[in-house]
Amino acid sequence: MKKKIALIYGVTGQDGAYLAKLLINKNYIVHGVKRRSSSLNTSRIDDIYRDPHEERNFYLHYGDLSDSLSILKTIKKIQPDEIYNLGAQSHVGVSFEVPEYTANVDAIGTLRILDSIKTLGLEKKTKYYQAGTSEMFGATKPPQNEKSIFYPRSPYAVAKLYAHWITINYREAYDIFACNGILFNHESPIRGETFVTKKIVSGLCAIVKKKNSKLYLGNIYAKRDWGHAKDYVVAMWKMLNKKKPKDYVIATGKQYSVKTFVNLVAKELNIRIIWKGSGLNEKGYWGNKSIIEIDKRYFRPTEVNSLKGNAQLARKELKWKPKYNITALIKEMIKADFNS
Ligand code: NAP
Ligand code: G4F
Repeated sequence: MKKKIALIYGVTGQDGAYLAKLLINKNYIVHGVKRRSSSLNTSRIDDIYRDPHEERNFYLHYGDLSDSLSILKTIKKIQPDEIYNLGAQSHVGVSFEVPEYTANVDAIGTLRILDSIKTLGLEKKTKYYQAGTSEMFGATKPPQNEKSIFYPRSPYAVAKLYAHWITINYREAYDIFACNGILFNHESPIRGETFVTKKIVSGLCAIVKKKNSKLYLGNIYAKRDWGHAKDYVVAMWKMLNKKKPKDYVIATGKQYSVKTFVNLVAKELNIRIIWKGSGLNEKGYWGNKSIIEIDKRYFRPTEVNSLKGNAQLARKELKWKPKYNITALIKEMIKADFNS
């Protein structure tokens, strides 16, 4: 049987790496787009990369979501059955610093891929997955599902909302099999270092190993619905392998504050944190040492305070449910970090 061909934008990122491995295990030929950078950015996928002289099922191409020509040429050359657009400037805090770049890549980058599918006449062949986000719900009260109102609270979320609606528009206007996955936060040992879960795990492991003495955080009262990336890439694949394209919320349905996440990590590391003070003066103590402090540089101009997803539709129609709970996620992240 002819192998399916997938093209992944954002293959060097957390989700891209898990998805590439999932699809290779499902006997796909996987192509990924990586950005040119002055230092190597392929550490998450080095284990599946093979020498070009050997028989391969994984290929890398240079490209960028801000570059229409490269997108058109790559899709024309590969003629993929499935495209997963996971590429993005994905940091909410950073999007306030680089709003125009974030819009160009996260919003218009999506349009560039969708319009390439149309321009190349691949509407009937190529299915499209868009990496949507719970950030689009922003200020809307939890639990959030596919019918909840969007109220984005950052340049990142606004850009992703454009991507969401342009995906729906190309589905309706040109009959492209295009789906939005509205994914709540998902983490893993290969999560980027500046996202809060990874920062907390790495920070506390370094303190326990006496390699560092303090961890600085921002708003520890924000609440998130945290799952494991390995579970969430399965949902992406399931969406593109249904009979009809549809948009789905993917979430665990459980919510914790950043402060609770700190306490859970501390518990796994066998340390007890006592919190004292309030506001910017709140501190976390281990014995008599203050090891966690609040730094206002990590606060955002507009915050998303509370996210908790309702993934009933995905449970029913995709038969998807997460295997990891928060404790299993934290244990795996600590194990990888502590031994690194
Ligand atoms: P990530 O680790 O930050 O990966 C982002 C990927 O996009 C990386 O491969 C990055 O390349 C690439 N990229 C950045 N700018 C690009 C550009 N201009 N052109 C082409 N590629 C570019 O993010 P992730 O956590 O895997 O998330 C995957 C997708 O899901 C993102 O779109 C994110 O916004 C979305 N999402 C994530 C979550 C979550 O909790 N993880 C939840 C909802 C939605 P480099 O490696 O070179 O930087
Ligand atoms: O880990 P975060 O940076 O993730 P955030 O902003 O929720 O965004 C992530 O999840 C989205 C899905 O909902 C994705 F679309 C997006 O691409 C990304 O993957 O921050 C989580 C919370 C925020 O409320 C933040 O203000 O933690 C708070 N926080 C507190 N101290 C911190 C810190 N966040 C970071 N990054 N660093 C801190 O020191």
